[in-house]
Amino acid sequence: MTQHPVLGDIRVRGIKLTAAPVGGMTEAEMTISSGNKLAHGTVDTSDRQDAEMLPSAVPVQLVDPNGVKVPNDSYPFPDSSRLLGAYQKLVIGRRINDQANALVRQGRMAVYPSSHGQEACQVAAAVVIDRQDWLFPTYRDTVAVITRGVDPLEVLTLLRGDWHSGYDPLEHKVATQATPLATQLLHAVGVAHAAKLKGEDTVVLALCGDGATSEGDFHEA
Ligand SMILES: Cc1ncc(C[n+]2csc(CCOP(=O)(O)OP(=O)(O)O)c2C)c(N)n1
Repeated sequence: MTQHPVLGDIRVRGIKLTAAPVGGMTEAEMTISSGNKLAHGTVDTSDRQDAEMLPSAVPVQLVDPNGVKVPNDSYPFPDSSRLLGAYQKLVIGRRINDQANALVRQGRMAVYPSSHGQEACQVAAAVVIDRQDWLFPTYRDTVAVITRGVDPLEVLTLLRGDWHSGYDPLEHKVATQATPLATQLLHAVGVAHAAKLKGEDTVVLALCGDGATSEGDFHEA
């Protein structure tokens, strides 16, 4: 298999993913470092009208593990001010995670599902959507909710068990953080469908963990 000129080989925990372009297709092959082939397949997107909406068959990489920029024609590199703004939000997110953990240990909050170490997913989810768009977060997505502009004090109220939701979902276009796995995905589809019927230019972004993808609600949504 010819290596993809941009993506080349990607190695995650001993699993090597080789990607190669074949006409309008992307060929992906997964091998473990011992050389055993795990899977080999071709993803043909050439006859799909919604091809541009489909996720890439291989992970998108804009920065390599050494911090070097990886050029990608489909994803222009964000400008410096946008990157700096996102980095600032990452630092704030890490601080909020650490503080909330401390509040739990002090007995001031019942629980805090932290996103420590994965704050980038949180910040990215919140900054890619616009004001008219909706966010449907889980219990673990506090940093995304705060990055969206909701007051941290209001957000953490939920985890003190004080209110249904400490903030007004309609004001911020952020649904209440969902604890039952994957239920928020159905609500998100409902809001997206309503926006479509009303002709509104609205994106609805729903978050969930990998475990939640085993729930019926995930597949129904
Ligand atoms: C419907 C439902 N079943 C079980 C649980 C209990 N539960 C809470 S968190 C969790 C694991 C979820 O894993 P994942 O979706 O990967 O998200 P993560 O917490 O790792 O971010 C489970 C089973 C729940 N909250 N809701």
